[in-house]
Amino acid sequence: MPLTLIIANKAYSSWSFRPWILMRHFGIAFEDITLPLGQADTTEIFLRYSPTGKCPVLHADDLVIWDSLAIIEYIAEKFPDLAVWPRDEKARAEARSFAAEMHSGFLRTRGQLPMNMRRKPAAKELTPEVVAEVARLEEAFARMRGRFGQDGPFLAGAFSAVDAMFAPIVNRFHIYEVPVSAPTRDYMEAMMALPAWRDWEQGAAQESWFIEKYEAV
Ligand SMILES: N[C@@H](CCC(=O)N[C@@H](CS)C(=O)NCC(=O)O)C(=O)O
Repeated sequence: MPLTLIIANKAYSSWSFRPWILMRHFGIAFEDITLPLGQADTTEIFLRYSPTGKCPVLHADDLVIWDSLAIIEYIAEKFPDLAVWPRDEKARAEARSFAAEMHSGFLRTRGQLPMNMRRKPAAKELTPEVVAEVARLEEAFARMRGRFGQDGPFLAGAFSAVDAMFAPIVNRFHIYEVPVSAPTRDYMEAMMALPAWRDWEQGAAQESWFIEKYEAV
């Protein structure tokens, strides 16, 4: 079945990055269409593809799946031979908990440290709210790595959906030079070395849209 993933700018769209890196990492064939954020007709164009007017949205024949996490769950169901979620029941349950926590939380970090795949790393002063969220993120990473990460450098060992959900956080920690522990840095390096990460980054570098509100941070 042909799959088309409609995404917003690779440079800025953290929600688009999540299913894209997952699908690319697992070698799932799909076409992608990039729609630019921040244009006068952005909402009108997004609404042609997605009922919420937001990206990412996956089209699979006549099926429309909007929202990053719903897309990831669809891929996990559609490709049961791939360990999209960890195979181990406990790892899977915690991975889903952290993925859900990411999906609904870390609002200060998301708002104050926007993802930007083209930004050169430079330190930014963090508010106390962001510092608290960073501590929680590092706690989550350490817990997953400590309990389930023995067989590889990712949160549950091998790369899985939970890593895809945190990929934009890795970019934020990197580009804003957020002070992190050595194990968190090791995790970040493993993520940023993924061929799928590099492909996305290259795509972002080739984009010509520059949107002030993301670049001015
Ligand atoms: N909860 C949604 C959030 C999707 C979302 O907010 N996408 C942004 C791009 S990262 C968007 O499409 N914004 C449209 C706009 O700003 O006009 C998900 O997980 O997919």
